[in-house]
Parts: sequence; structure tokens; C-alpha cells
Amino acid sequence: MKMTFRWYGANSDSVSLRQIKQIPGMSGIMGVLDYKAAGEVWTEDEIAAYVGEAQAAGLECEVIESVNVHEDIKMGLPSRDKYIENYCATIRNLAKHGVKVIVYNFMPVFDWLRTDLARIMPEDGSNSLYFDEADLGDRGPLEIVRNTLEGSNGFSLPGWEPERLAELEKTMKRYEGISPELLRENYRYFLQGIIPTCEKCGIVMACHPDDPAWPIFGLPRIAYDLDGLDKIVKLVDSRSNALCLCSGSLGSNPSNDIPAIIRRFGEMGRIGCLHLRNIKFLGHRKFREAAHLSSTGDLDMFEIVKAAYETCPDTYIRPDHGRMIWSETGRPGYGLYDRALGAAYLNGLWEAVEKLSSKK
Ligand SMILES: [Mn+2]
Repeated sequence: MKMTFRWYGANSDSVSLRQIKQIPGMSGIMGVLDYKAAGEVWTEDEIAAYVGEAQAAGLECEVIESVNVHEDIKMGLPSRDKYIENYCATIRNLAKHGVKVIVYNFMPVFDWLRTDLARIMPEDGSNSLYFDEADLGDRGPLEIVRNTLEGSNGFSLPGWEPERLAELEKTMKRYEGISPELLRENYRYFLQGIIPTCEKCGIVMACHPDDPAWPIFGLPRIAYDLDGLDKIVKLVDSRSNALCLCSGSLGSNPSNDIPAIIRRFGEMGRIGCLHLRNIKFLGHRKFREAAHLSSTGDLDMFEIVKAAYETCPDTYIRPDHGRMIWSETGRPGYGLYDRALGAAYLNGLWEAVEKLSSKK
């Protein structure tokens, strides 16, 4: 297992590579070029600069996240072939610089959704990301973006800033005719276009599940439970067609058994990497992101780590979102302190599981 940490780059992250390097047991980063739009080719120069910076700080960069899939691919538009070609070019460029796993998602229109980015915990004053479907009321995404424009609440739809409102309206309309089955067929077309390239250059594609783990705003979604993930790995039968199992995203739906899901795909050799964090359920479709420690939330982190140790021991793990603690400010979910605590805790669980199992 390699413990890693998400890093957005020197210009977009409040955390420095040096700080990351000082966290015990940190082997590298899960990187991202967050200024690249979906569909754009990530050039060799850009990748070399980013990876070189990490390596100069003593950190590997074997996992890259958020190589976003262009909406035309998800919608199956004729222009998709051009974007698939671009995606293959990015895959080749990343492989040339030592990248082994690419995390992406196939969620229509939106990435993740929360209704509060800094929900304060009365008992200790920390804050974390929070979701309550009831807070959305009858509001659809258009209204939420409009509300964001008016600054009237904390909703955030990443990638859909108010200036893109007209585009969002058009995209939402187009999805009205797309069923989950059709979305899955478009997904198959995408995978058939990129997996041969991945196999040739030794890249594993790791699909991140939908977050929260159920369909939102009437959009088709296909990656939020065991059954859906099973269909994805079967779309193209290749070890390069794998998953990034995110315990917090899948865990937002209490009917998902996270250790069982990890075991299933770990045994199949289809886990590219893991995002580990904890969730506290507060009611129907209502949760907040808890500290990593099992007892602070509702997920059994010991069983999750044990499942990973037993079925995909060579995987990459990163502590996913943390709370904001010790007066830290930064990108919601991506401060230093709580994620560093999370990494230390996950490393401790790993060591315990490893030593217990060698004594059997
Ligand atoms: Mn995640």
C-alpha cells in the first residue's frame, strides 16, 4: 500500500508539498492539473512541471485525479470521437511521466454536491462538508447556481459557475432523453476508445463513484452501488478498467456495505486506488463528513482497511476530505490538519491489520 495525499498544485492549494512530505508514511501525492478543462489535452510540459515539483519534494506522483470526461462523451454526441482522441493523448503523456493510475468519474453534469461546505459542529467548533436533501427543497440545479450568484447560501456546484448558467440549462435539457442504460452504452464506447491505449502504456483507469450515492436532479447516474460498479467493470474486460473506491461517496448511502464492495472488486483485481473517509448519518439523505476515526462516524474504518489489506494490498490510499480544525482555512475538505490525522490513523490501522494477520 502506498499512502498518498491530494495536492492541487502550488497556486491552488493551501497545503505545501513540504508539509505533505512531513506527514509520517507519505509516499506521494494524488495529483491534479486543476486548471485543465474537460476535453483538453494535458501536455507533456505541463505534466513534467507538475510531477517534477512533487519529485523535487521527495514525493511520487503515480496517481492523477480529475482527468475529466467531456460532457459530449457522456451524452454520446458525434463530437465525442475528438474528445476521446484527446483523452488518449493525455493518457500517453501521463504515462511517459510515471503516472500509473488515473482517477475520473462518469457523472453527468455535476461532480459532487453538498448543501453546506462548512457545517459547524457545536460540540467542538470544527466544521465539515454536509448534505441534507431536504435543504434543496424543490430547487433544481439552475436555481442553485442562481442562488450562488446571489450569495444567498452555501450551495456549491463545482464547475458550474454562474457565468455558465445558459450552458447548464442546455445540458440539463439534453440529459432528459438519456436513460441510465444509454449513459452506460456511452460509457462503454468511451472505454472501448481508451482502454487499448491504457493497456499499451500501463495505465489503470479508476472510476470514482457518484457523490452522493444516489441519482440527483433527475439525471441518470450509474456508479453509486455494487450492482452499478459491477456493470462498469464488465463494460470492458480489462485490468485497466478499474475503480477508485471512495468510502465517503459510496458510504453516503447506508445501504452500501463498503468492506464488501472493496472485497468484491479487490478480489477481481479491479481497484486502482482508494479514498478513505468516514460519514455520520443524520437521517434520510442527510449526513456530514466525520473525522476518519470509526467511532466519530458510522463507517467501520478497521473493516474497510482490513478488506483492502486482504484483497488489494498494493493499492494507493489517500485520506479523503477532512474537517476544518485548529482554525485552519482552505479549500473545503482539503485542509492539512485533519487529513494528516486521517493519514496517521489509516497507517495505524494498516500496521495493526498487517501484524495481526502475520501472527495467524
Ligand atoms: Mn473521493
